[in-house]
Amino acid sequence: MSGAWWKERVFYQIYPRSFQDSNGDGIGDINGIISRLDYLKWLGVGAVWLCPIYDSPNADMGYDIRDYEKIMAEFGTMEDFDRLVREMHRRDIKLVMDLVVNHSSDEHAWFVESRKSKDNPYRDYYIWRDGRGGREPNNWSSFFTPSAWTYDGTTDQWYLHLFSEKQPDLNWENPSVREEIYAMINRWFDRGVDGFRMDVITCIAKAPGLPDGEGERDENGRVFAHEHFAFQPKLHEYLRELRRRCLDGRDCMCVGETSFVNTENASSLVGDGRELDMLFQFDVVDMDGEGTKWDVIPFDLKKFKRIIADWQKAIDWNTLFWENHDQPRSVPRFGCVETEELRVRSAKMLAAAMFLLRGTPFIYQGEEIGMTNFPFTEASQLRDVECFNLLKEAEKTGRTEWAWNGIRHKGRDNARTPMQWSGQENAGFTTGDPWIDVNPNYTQINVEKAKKDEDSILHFYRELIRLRGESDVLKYGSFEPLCEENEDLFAYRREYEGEAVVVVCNFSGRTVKLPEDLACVGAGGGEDEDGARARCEAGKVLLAAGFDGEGLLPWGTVVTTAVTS
Ligand code: TEU
Ligand code: CA
Repeated sequence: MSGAWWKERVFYQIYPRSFQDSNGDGIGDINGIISRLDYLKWLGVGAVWLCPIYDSPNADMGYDIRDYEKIMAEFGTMEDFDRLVREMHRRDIKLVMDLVVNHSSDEHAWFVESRKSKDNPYRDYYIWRDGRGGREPNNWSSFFTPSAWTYDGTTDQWYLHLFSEKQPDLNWENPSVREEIYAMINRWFDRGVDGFRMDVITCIAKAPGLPDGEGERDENGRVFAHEHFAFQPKLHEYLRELRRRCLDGRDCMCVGETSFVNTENASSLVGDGRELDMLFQFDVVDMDGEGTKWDVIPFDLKKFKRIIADWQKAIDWNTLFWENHDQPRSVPRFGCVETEELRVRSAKMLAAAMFLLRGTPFIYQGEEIGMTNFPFTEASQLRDVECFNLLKEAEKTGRTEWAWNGIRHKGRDNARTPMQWSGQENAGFTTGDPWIDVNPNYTQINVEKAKKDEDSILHFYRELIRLRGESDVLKYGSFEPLCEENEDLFAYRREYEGEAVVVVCNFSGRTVKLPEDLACVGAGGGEDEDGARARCEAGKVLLAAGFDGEGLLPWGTVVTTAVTS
């Protein structure tokens, strides 16, 4: 069996600013990425998702694009980019770029024109409205700011921004906007890129008339009105048009960052080849927040099992991830960092738990060495607009302690600290002053050290990627949840054309004996006894951490072959 390349390969997400600096200015760059391609190849990576590298004033670290067809000067030049494409393709690594077209930067030439006058040809590239009695045109709040509107005195109107005020939303209703975007996408394809990750793509269409939100109001009467800006009917029209105009006829892949997707509406986007190839859902990573992401609640294994089983059933092909540039690190979050031994073991367990499910794995830089959150203590260590705005608002209401707790657990800068390559100064990331502090644990946690240790998280990842690459059952097998009622274990079985594999993961700090229905696991030949045991034959261990033949040590995992049902 050989499916589409984006099903066969394991992805690696690069946050360019923090991956590798090549010229000592403290900022990661394209030449730095090129210098690390051999490492990615060694790891077994088959495709890269590259976070935005376009010209940007960095109000939101590249997610505010000033020029879609210029490379951010700090990252290099278009020649460097062309070389990156060549060097990746020479190593058979695909390149997927970030596509941020829900909004642009307010410094984009289109917006600079747009705000000049009501009759400017670019006026309708953005969403401008009259105020209501000196206030905003409607009651929407934004992801990053209290209000989704900013007033502009030049024309006495307001513009819409679902993110910061430096990220005005593009008006997809306007056919000229769509034409410009399609042409831009096609030019990137012609330069050699293999696909796109589409930023907040589910929000590009807004409800006609921009009605007030009816949900829960904040102190100022504002509402996070996603019922009016996510999953609008026009979304499907735009995505289909985009596919016809840019993707059809190309051997490419597009994955949507599909905010507000759920198991019911997911199949309206993927599966029939008319809109997206894959989607990112956030049910797993949103699990430990109640109401807002900042109100942290403990991990609930049963809920996690339900979410995974529901998604594996809901669509044919999932994306599999624990981390990205918007999430904190996964080991302190879903695993255990109480001791070094447990950090290592739980990181391996998390890898097995997620990346052997049915779908395409996405590894975020540093996850493969088990990088952890940063011990933030003061605002000067932060770089993220989301954190700054959170602190600003929290100070007004005396909730500073609460905000800091949220930032330490969930702040996006946790995952944006420099990649830890070695125990040398600045973790081998830069010879200069890094743009954001290096995590002080880099002498302990780094690639160089992990490479030398066969038992490291890094070697486990490499082995896991190799195994998946060679195995049809791990790629294309069906998914069946096991031990659904068990309080400590997450387990599942994959099966495909006469082959089966069982994955068992201990999500607890206890040693857990394998229950009856998993007695075959690791039995290595297995007795053919009654009942459930008879179902399990080989029991050959393919991958393990903290498995003693009968049970799993705290945070341990084991992957074995099994007989088919
Ligand atoms: O994120 C969009 C998104 O849905 C955010 O709410 C995300 O959940 C947020 O980071 C939570 O804290 C995308 C990008 O991935 C993000 O980096 C950008 O800041 C955002 O779009 C605006 O472009
Ligand atoms: Ca640099």
